[in-house]
Amino acid sequence: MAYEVPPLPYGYDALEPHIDEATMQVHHDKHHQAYVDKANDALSGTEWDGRAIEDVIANLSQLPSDKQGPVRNHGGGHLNHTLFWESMSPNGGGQPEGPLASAIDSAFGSFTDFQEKLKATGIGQFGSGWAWLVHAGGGLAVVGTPNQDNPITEGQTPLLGVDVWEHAYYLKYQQKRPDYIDAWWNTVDWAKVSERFQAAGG
Ligand code: MN3
Repeated sequence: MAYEVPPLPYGYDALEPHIDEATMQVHHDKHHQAYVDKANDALSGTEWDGRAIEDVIANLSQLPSDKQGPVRNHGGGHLNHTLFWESMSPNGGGQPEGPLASAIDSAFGSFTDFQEKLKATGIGQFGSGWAWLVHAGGGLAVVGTPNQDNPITEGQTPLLGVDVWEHAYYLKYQQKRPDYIDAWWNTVDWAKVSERFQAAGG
């Protein structure tokens, strides 16, 4: 079965004023749709057609060599954006609680130190890409990926990612990527991130 763009779990304007309605419309309806269409084209007729996108992106090196590039980019775009929409909520913001909060303190020193590290990784990503909180086997880490690469290809489990492609923020923030990341924290659904942390083994 071909991939589809999942419906947004909230309205286009629900993340205002942090993420604006116009950006959400074009980002979800146009950009994500284009990744889905091109991922479906690339996988059509291969034995990977219909496999869960996480499995495909975790096993990129096993795809036919001429499919690896297109699927890395467009399949990765589908996976990354699916995670991204689910990671935000109109009721987001604040701080994590429970085991995730403890793990963040252990890995980074404090929640504030974690926020600084993720922000610096996002700002430091040259060109387009993502900054991630990942479960890396032994504990939590912050990593950056270029383009639409996903940490799952490196054996890490993505818990939270911020899209730092200009299409994610340019309409409202222009070149001010740091301001966008500062505002994006107000949308993070920590209950969802905690679910992923538990599913990854806590
Ligand atoms: Mn994007």
